[in-house]
Amino acid sequence: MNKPASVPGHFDAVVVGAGFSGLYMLYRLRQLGLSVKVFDSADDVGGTWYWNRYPGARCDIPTTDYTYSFDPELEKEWTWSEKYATQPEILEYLRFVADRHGLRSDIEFSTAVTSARWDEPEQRWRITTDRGKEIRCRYYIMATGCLSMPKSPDIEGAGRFAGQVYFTSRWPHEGADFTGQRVAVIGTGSSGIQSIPLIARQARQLTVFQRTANFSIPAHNGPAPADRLEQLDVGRDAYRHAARWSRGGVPLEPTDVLGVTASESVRRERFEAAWEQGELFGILNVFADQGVNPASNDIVAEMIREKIRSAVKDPETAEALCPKDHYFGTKRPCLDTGYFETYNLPHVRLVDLRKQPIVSITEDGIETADESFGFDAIVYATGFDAMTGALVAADVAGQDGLSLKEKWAAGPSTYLGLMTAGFPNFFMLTGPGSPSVLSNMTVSIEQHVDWVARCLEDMCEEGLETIEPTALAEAGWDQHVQDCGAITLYPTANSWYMGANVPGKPRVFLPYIGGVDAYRQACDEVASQDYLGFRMTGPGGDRCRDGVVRSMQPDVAMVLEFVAALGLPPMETLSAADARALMAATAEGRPPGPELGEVTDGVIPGPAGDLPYRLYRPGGPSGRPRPLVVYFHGGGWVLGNLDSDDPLCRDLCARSGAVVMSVNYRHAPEVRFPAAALDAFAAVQWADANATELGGIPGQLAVAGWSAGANVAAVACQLARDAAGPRISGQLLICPVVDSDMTRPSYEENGDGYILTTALMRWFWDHYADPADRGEPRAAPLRGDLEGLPPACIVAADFDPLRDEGVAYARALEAAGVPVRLARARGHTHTSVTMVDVVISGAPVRAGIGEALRDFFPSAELQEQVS
Ligand code: N01
Repeated sequence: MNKPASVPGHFDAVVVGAGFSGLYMLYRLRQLGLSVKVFDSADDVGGTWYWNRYPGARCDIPTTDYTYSFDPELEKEWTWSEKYATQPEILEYLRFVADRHGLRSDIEFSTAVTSARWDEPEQRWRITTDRGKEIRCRYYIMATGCLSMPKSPDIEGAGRFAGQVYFTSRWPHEGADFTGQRVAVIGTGSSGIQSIPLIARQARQLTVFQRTANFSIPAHNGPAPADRLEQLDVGRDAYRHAARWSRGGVPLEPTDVLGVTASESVRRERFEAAWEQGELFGILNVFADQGVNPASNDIVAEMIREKIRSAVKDPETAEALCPKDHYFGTKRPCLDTGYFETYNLPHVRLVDLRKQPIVSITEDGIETADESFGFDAIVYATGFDAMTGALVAADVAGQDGLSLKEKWAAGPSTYLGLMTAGFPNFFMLTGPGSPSVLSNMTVSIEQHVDWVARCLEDMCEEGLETIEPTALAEAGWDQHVQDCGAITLYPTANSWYMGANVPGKPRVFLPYIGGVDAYRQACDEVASQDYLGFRMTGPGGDRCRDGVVRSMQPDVAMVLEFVAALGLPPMETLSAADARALMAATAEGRPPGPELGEVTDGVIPGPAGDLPYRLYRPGGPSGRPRPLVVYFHGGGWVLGNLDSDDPLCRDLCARSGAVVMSVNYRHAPEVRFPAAALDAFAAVQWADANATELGGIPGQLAVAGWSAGANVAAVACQLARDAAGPRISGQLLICPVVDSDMTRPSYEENGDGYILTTALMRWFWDHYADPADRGEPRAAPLRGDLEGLPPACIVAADFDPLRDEGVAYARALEAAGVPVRLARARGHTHTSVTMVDVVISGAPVRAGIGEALRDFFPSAELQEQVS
């Protein structure tokens, strides 16, 4: 039972919303012994399942999983009747939970919170309701759901219609009877797609107005899946644990089959299996790369389009129902029961608004650009102001009176999707920046509520009373959320995930797509690191361990995990020959990089014998001369060759539009310092002398390199300056080795765990140069004379032991009057920027590199060729 308020109108916590999250939050806060008041504008529990009563409303996560797991007895007492339960059954379930735990006594129904103000001197929230009550509380928790604020109809004349008007999101409790009526449905998202087949059963005429064709797969509803029931019977706890640590909140083994490389039969087999299973996470897991690779996505999308074409008899209607303007999954896919087949009924018609947009709603129907339609009823299935709508509408004002709406004017900003700076003790459940709508909501809700409850418990134990994220932690999380989205195809769609369905809403990727498991891990880490990134105050003292919980690019982190799982021996424990073999083996099967106009191999004379080279020419008119970039591969002067950096060279060529000449040089330990540097300089001299034959433009030559290759490139620039030629237009140094001093902080911070380790760097140096030679500018160009060197672009990666020497070289060049572009590869390691088509987040960095290369040669022609 709840603790009563010690002072009338004063509560420890106020919760808004009595749906899945509000009910569980109340339950947990009571367990902590706090006094709690819950408000809901509805007259019963249920949240989204209270309001969305349209015909056909069901969940789209199997109900065995769309259920609370906190109460094992409850799980035994409640049995779902179907694979996907109906709205009335889910509502009944929530009522059952509320009654079972006596939750209703702390809920004030039919009461909306109209404003919430943080009272700084009191360190309390002042809450007012539409019933004129004013309440004080220490903690204010919004459990208002992600899809609870209906989008107001943004259609001309919407208020004018004289017939019956329905909103799927606010369906009348007594239901609607469309028998004998001419009905219009506007919208073909989940709500439209679920309700249309049932409305068609009653209506005399049904006209569906579709703006965007949507992907939908058959739900194959029926009894709860036997395999899942069995798993639950055998080990409920293990099953729930697996759900909590899964990507989407439903146990599922993520596939590693790539759509682009799978055979046709594997593709078909995997797709058909997912189609038959009828589950969202299954169809989103046909291929590992369908969410990130357009070609792979299109394989799944085309197979769905085939299904639509075979279900719908009229070819023109079928084609209009085939989604073509967004990648599969980037708008929430739907589960349906007979949706596409509904269009075969003689009284059902599809109007494609892309061909004939709605001009206006009229008194008796809808007018499009081409036709006038008369209706008895219009159903709006037009969606929600998702994820932020309910939060900003609630008139929440934090410190200094700043409202949430003002703070989020350019898009939401949160720490972990749970809190936002400037709003102490204000929690959001499933807020923007949390997995929420991309996951099984119930699993995410339990995680959020548990985290908040544990946080409040910990604070109480420590005598702390207020909590608020720091600006640094919040900015870091916002960046991480966007980084996770940016490597996927999701931001390309005009979806409600992007806020694109609401006119004027800032275009920001709202949910966290890193996964329920990764998110849980991040939240747990924050808590276990003394609530990293939160400032807490109270009689127990003030404390703040500021920091960013995730700053590595998500795909870089995945690569590191993958490499760690391979359990490879550390390179520095191998012989040079074995290390070379290992490097070649790990490169097998990687994506080849972009197609180019021409790639040819050859040899050039070096100071001590021939040096192999590979020449990359971009596409476009052959024979047209272009600037020339001489490139040197990485590998610590010991490893690497023309093949090792082939995808990167292709990428540099494609992005810059220049001819790239990758030259191999003699390797250590067989041939030691300064052979590699001398070979590099000789190659640059030869390329300059033979520019025309190579397809270059005489006098337009740059050098480039990665890692040790950048070392010899930098040295070649110094040697060329000293020898008064050749003239070099620019030097591109990607994560360069420019000094032999291994004491800079980046060696300390990044010396272990990010592939290039301090130990490996030491091994490289030992193979390449005697200690006495390592201070020489030809080994450590940072120690040389830097005046008069060519303009430079230096890439420094956050998680690279060499980061600080790269930055130091940029600063030193600048000090010597050399124009420098320092490109910080945020969240990257020494190797990740070079992993073409593997580490997607490296692409923008390489796009910047391509631009820098073009800027070395300010000829309008090159700029034009690339654009
Ligand atoms: O809303 P939506 P929803 N003129 O935004 C169209 C969850 N949910 O209520 O795509 C003409 O998806 C709009 O067109 P467009 C689920 O997460 C779950 O259906 O913007 N058309 C679109 O077709 C879901 O994703 C279940 O071009 C207009 C439709 O209206 C989310 O809720 C069931 C328009 C809106 O689709 C929202 O679903 C239901 C205009 N002015 C919902 N404005 C389950 O199964 C909008 N549209 C658990």
